Parts: sequence; structure tokens; C-alpha cells
Amino acid sequence: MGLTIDWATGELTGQLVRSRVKKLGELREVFADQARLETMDPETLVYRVQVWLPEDGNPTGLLWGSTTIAPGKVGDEYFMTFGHFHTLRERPEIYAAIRGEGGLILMDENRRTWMEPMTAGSVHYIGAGLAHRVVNTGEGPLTFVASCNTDAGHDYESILRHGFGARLKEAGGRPVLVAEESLAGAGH
Ligand code: M6P
Ligand code: ZN
Repeated sequence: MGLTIDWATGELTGQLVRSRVKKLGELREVFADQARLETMDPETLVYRVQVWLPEDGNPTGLLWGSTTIAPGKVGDEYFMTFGHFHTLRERPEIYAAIRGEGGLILMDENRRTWMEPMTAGSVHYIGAGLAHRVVNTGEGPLTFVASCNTDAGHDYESILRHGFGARLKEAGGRPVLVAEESLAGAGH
């Protein structure tokens, strides 16, 4: 079908592959340390997404994606994806890490938040109704592949408004999942 993946890097090649990058300047809302963010270059590349979409007209077809997150931190918070719920909440997704070290942050509709460690070879089933975000806690790039129904859709709005219930931060030289203050306390 004219699509290949380089399993060493996660690079997808094929006519139907679309690529986009997320720079620090587009991710301001997701990081806690706004003062530190101001001192950093907004052009810093945080992650790159490649997606292959089938052209079979099937509304519940399957997409195939690859995402690479650069190593880095904003203050003590590691670089991560924006994170999203699926617009169609019943649509699940599978992520599988191919290189690097990090965590998959999952959150249910009640804001209960937990983390699954990600390392080369770990496979993660993201059940229906769970928001998902990947964090790179390593020294090098973290790459994972993804597949879900093409009609799942991204709901970024609730993440923009309320964030996740916890953040992955470095404390004492290692990643620690730190619960956010209550919504009322955080002034949302
Ligand atoms: C994975 C998939 C994509 C998603 C990407 C980046 O490749 O889940 O659908 O777009 O990760 O995550 P986000 O959209 O949250 O920035
Ligand atoms: Zn998703």
C-alpha cells in the first residue's frame, strides 16, 4: 500500500503520509511554569507527528501514526504532547513505544489520572473515554506508533480548559507524577 516505517526511528514514508510539528510556542497552555516558558525559544521543536490515512472511504477506517517527542523540559516538567480526548468518546486507540523512555498519562472523565511507563516495546491500549498524553522523560527522542479509527477526532478543548489531573515532573533526578491542585484552587 506504499507505506513503510523505519522501526529504528519511526519515520513513515509514503505518498499519503502527512507530517506536522508542534513548537513550544504552540504549547504554552500545557506547561505549568509560565515564567520559565517566557525565557525559552518559542520555535523549539517539541514533537513531530506523521499520520497515514487510508483512502478507502470507510468512515471507521484505521489510521497509522508515528510521533517523536524531543527530550527537554520547561522548568521541571518534561516535554510532552498536547493530549486529547477523542471527539467520539467511544473510540479507543493503541500506542506502542519504539524508542526512548517516558510515560503515557491517562485521564478519565472524572479527572482521575494515572501513568503507564513507556519504553521501547511497550504496547498501550487506550480504552474508550480516556484522555491521553505522552511525556518524554529520557535523554533522547521518544517515538511511539499509534492507531485508531479515522473518525475518532481530537477534542483538545477540554484539555485546554482543565488540563490533566496530574503532571509528570522531575524530582530528585527522576520522573514523579504530581497531582494538580483542585480545579477551584487552580482558578480554572
Ligand atoms: C498520536 C495520535 C495522533 C495525535 C498525536 C499527537 O500520533 O494520537 O492522533 O495527534 O499522537 O498528540 P496530540 O494530538 O495530543 O498532540
Ligand atoms: Zn488519540
